[in-house]
Parts: sequence; C-alpha cells; structure tokens
Amino acid sequence: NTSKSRIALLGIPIEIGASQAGTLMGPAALRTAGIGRILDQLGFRVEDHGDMTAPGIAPAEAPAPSNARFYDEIKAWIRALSDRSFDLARSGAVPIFLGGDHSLSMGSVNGVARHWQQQGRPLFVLWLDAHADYNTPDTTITGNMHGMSAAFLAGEPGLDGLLGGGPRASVGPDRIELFGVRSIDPLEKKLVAERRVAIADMRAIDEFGVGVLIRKVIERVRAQNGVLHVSFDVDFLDPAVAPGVGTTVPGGATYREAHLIMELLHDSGLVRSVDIVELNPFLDERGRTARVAVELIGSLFGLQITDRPTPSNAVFPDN
Ligand code: HAR
Ligand code: MN
Ligand code: MN
Ligand code: MN
Repeated sequence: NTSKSRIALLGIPIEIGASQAGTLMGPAALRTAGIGRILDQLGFRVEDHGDMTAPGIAPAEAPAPSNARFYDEIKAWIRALSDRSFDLARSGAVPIFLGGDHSLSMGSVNGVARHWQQQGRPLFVLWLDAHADYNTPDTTITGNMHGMSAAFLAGEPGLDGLLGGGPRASVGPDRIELFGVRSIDPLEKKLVAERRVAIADMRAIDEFGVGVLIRKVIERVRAQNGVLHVSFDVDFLDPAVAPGVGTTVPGGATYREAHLIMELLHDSGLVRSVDIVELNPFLDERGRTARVAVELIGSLFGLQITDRPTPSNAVFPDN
C-alpha cells in the first residue's frame, strides 16, 4: 500500500560523545523492544535502513578545540549523518534516528533542517532532556560533546568547524525549545540566558503542567508555519521510569507526563522527525527503559488509550 505514511528508521551507534560507554547498543535495544512493530501496527509503512557504520576520523582541517573529546571522530559521524538525514527527509519519510548519544543530533537535525529550509518551512526543535546540552568548548566542564549539540545547532561559536564547508542550516537559538531541564552547568546557564533560548525547566513543569507548556510550543511552531523535530533524550524521564541512561538526574518527567507530551505532539500534526538518544542498554534493567521509549514513540505516532472524537480537546490540527 503506497498511500501509507512512511517512517524511516536509522540507527546511529555512537557513544564517544558521552562519558560512559554503552549507547552504541541503543539501536539494537530499541528494535528488540519493538519500535518497528508498534509503528507497523499503527498503520505506517516502516523502512528500517539499518545502522550507520562508524565513518572513521575526519581529517583535521584546523586544530580541534582542546575541550571537545573525540572532536574529529564526531565530526566524521555528523557529516555522514547530516547527508543521510537530508536524503531521508527529502524522500518524504518521517525519519526516526535511533541513538546513540546525543551528539548525533548535530547531524540528524542539520540534515532535516536543510530539507525544510528548501521547502520554505522553518524547523523548530523540541529538546526533551534533563540537560540543556548548550555547552561550547569554552564553557564545558567535561569536554563531552553530547553536552554541546543544542549549542552547535544554535550556531554558537567554537563548533563551527564541525561541518567544514558542508551544507549547514542553522536552526538558531530562537527555534530551540529546551524542555525538562534540571541539570545545567554555570557557564552554560549564563549562555542560555544571554541567547534567550526558550526553556521549560522542571519547576515550570511542576507549576504549569506539561499540557500548558507543550501547547505553547505547538502554537509557536504553528504561528510561523513551521515543522517540528523532537529530540528525545531518554534522561528527560525520571530515573525511576528510565534507569537505562548514563547521566540520570532525579526529578524528571513521570510516565504519564511523558505520554501526554507525546499525545499532544501527535495531535498537533507538526512532527516530521525524531531522535531517540542516550539509551544505554548496558545500564538498563531488564529492557525497561527501551520498552518505555518505544511506548512513548507509540503515543507520538498516534496510539491512543481511547479513540477521541477530535484529535485533541484543545489544539486543533489545521486540516
Ligand atoms: N552538562 C554536562 C556536560 O556538558 C552534562 C551533559 C550530559 N548530557 C547528556 N545529554 N547526557 O543530555 O558534560
Ligand atoms: Mn530504503
Ligand atoms: Mn541530551
Ligand atoms: Mn540529557
């Protein structure tokens, strides 16, 4: 059936952006937990493009920043991924990037942003994460590049060499929505404030609830005729729900909060691409975290507890 919407799965087994090894097993765990099956049951035509292979080390064009670990290796990954991501988006599929640590989003988001730029639609990025990932080589404490991906996408200096002369679509700090933040480094905090990046931290979520805050994001994207990329770092979830991550931070989103976010995003009809990152199966408990991630993807793509007469009680799709 060619009229079915297409979803393209692509595994990116990268772990060098993180402090702990193990996220390279993420794509396999997500497949084992049934990511293809759940989307298939929802009526999508699912194509699994397998895993990318490690591209090696990109030649050093300029001296790598001293505070960015595995800079030249990550550079090679994101250049290759940016091209794959662009091609998948251009093919009309909804790509789901299976990570892998969060450094991969520099490539996945750059690729889809290039496609949407050609279509004349601004791409917004919803960054579901315990962390802001807004460090640069100048502000980082650890040097881990998974903590720099949002800053790269916003066009912060110090990371400009990563794509070399390759095509780039800067998303800009005004199109990134940090959501669920509860761990941020001192200089990173300063930078996020200076750039006026939209941020819903856990206190805001406690005060207003995820329903109000996600609707605000949706309204903003819709007002500019934009589309949305969801960059889902599983450490966004509370460690009690999602223990299988290297950088757990207490006080995260509950199981139901996370599902409501995904349900509202589905109803918005704006989501065109997704990352699932930071799942570390080596640290997981009997596959729990992988399973939860897959269930949430189900909600993001239309799984409902009961069928609703309208897609949502508050946000109406344009059509
Ligand atoms: N802010 C810290 C750093 O830069 C921790 C970053 C951790 N990042 C992730 N992804 N786990 O969000 O090192
Ligand atoms: Mn194919
Ligand atoms: Mn992250
Ligand atoms: Mn994180």
